[in-house]
Amino acid sequence: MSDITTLKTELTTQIEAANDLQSLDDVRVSALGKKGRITALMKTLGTMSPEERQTTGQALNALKDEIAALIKSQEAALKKQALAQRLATETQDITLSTRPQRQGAVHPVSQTMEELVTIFGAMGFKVAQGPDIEDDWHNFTALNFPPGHPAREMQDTFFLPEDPSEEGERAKKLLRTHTSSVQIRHMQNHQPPIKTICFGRTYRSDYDMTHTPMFHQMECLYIDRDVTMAHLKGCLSDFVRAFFKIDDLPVRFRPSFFPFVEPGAEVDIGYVKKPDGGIKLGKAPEGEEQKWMEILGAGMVHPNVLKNCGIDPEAYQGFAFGMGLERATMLKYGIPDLRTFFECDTRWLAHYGFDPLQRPNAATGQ
Ligand code: FA5
Repeated sequence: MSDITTLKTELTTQIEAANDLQSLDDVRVSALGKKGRITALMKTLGTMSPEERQTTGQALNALKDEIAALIKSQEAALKKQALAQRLATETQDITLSTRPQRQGAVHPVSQTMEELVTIFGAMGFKVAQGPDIEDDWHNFTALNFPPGHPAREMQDTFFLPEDPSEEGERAKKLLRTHTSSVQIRHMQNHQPPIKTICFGRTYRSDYDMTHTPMFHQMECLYIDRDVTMAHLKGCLSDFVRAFFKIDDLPVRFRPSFFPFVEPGAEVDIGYVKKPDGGIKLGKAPEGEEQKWMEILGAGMVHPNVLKNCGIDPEAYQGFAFGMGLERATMLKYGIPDLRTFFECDTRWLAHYGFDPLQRPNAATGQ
């Protein structure tokens, strides 16, 4: 028994003296390993008398458990100490910059819409909305294109299957060919004064450098008692100059035909040809030819359209205009091909897109 007590004292001293995990493991192997000292003593039990074996066996088992527990707690203490040491000495440089993040960009058409909301919002216009899937009545008939009217052919239309729950022209569904249908829906539900703009996708069976099957339009509608062509000219001239940011941008009104306005006009803005074949918006310098480019259709809302929407044309009149947003965006930002707007090429977007954090300023329209 005194051997066991001596061994316990020795091993306890060795365990307490072990100051790293390796030396502690060496003590463990020397005590409890296959050839360890406690293991060796265990092996002598077989040679003892039953009584001696019982008392020595119990003492050895107790010693084994105590030594194992001591090693465990020393190990925990050493690990804790090692961690405290690492925490005290290791540092992390948190000033290192992160890997560059890819930043998205606002599509030029979205940018244009925001700019237009800013400009027209400052003039008191509110945004109206209407559906992409229209019926023949809202897209054509109510806008004074009676069935069979040749002007319907001007807008190559995508027709959809008829809706059996509706009748006549309202059953004939189509993808709207222009945002003028939103005028109709708005006037059906509101009495003048009406001062709205609307944006949206429009669809025609067209495809080349300046035409795509889906494009965006903006529509403007102002109806009140005394609205005249002079208001239309003033509003349009102010708007194009603010949008293109050219104070003396030449604006020209040319007579034109749209069934839903009378009189109707197309609006051109002035530009000059650059020597490299490109164009520059603005007034031609003395001696250079002033060129003109059409940007939108406009006119005084036809009395038949007002009647179709339940508004008295004897009491009210007003103007409307509609513009292709991609064309306006191409002109403003020098984008040469309309088709690229819808190719979803992120390189194109990185080049022509806008910073999502720098939105048009509501106060200045910039
Ligand atoms: C109209 O759509 C009339 N609703 C505009 C209007 C509204 C006139 C109110 C009078 C009063 P138009 O078919 O010309 O008009 O189209 C207007 C603009 O849409 C064009 O000037 C052009 O910029 C654009 N546009 C027409 N077709 C396409 C196309 N396939 N791809 C891209 N832009 C197009």
